[in-house]
Amino acid sequence: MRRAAVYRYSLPMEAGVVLRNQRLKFRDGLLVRLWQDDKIGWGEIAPLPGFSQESLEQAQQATQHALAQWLQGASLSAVASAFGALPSVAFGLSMADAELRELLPEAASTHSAPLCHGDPDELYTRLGALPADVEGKKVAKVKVGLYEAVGDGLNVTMLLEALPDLYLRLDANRSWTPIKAAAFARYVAPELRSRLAFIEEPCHTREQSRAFARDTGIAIAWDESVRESGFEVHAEPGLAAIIIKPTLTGSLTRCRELIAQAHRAGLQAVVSSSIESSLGLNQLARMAAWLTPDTLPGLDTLDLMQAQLIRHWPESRLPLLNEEQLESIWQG
Ligand code: OSB
Ligand code: MG
Repeated sequence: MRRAAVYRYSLPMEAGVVLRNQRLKFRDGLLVRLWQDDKIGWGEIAPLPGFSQESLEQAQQATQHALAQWLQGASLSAVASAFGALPSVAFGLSMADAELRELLPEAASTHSAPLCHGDPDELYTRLGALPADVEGKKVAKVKVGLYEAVGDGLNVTMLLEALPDLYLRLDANRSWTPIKAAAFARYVAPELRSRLAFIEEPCHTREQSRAFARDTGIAIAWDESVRESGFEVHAEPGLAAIIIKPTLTGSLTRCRELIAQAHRAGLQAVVSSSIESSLGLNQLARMAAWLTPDTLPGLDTLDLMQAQLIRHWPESRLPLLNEEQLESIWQG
């Protein structure tokens, strides 16, 4: 016996969350719940405004269509994989299917690289208390490229000098010209640069980012590039990692393929959030524990929201909403 339900959620965000120049006041998305015999599977489908090509309405239509096929006996992973143009739908359906078929192990990597922001004193305390990995390293993430490149360089230098076991991932989201990227690097002494695990997409173009890595010795990672058509995973000089944001990328099968390609090329694959609810984040943490056990995922986005959904995130004190508090929009 198969049964399915779709819920719609709208979670209030913290006041200052700005994505690609637009303020995100609510995080809107869908949750899918599947029943088959005595098994249950949940999935989250939440296109991210400013990043996803598909709208929530398109995602909803496609989800209902796919679930109707599943109720008729179709295989959900096959249906999900066909949604190449709607990655959020492909991802959410494939995760619900993976839970239902008990493919997704329960163990979760809920330690992720914390995003550094806010009051410096508080930040130092938080980073000081961060657990170190087996090699004694602490890993955190800093967004750069929002203000002056020189200020970013000084800030990064200050953090690295204050905490000798700290390694940083930086993320510039393609915001620098080669001149600004060079200005940043000038303020990070060469002996500190090996503690920059990588910087995601420093420059406007991939070619400029490659030149930056070559000229500065600072490793880079591809994030936006991974989702561009024609992208192929290859080892390149100076390239340390690829970032995988499943909601923006596609089905579990597609994500596994990319992770396997990265590992074969000797690159890290970093499972990362697209600002999913605590339900989606828990699934990403399980995916990371399973598929990228040696790499901390980038999942420190729950505190951008004012509530959790269905499943608790460890140590979060945000109120938890359950399915009775969600709007059920479809059942079959
Ligand atoms: O800038 O990489 C980004 C989340 C949603 C959209 C864009 C980005 C992010 C993150 C996720 O940074 C957190 C992380 O990668 O650690
Ligand atoms: Mg990024």
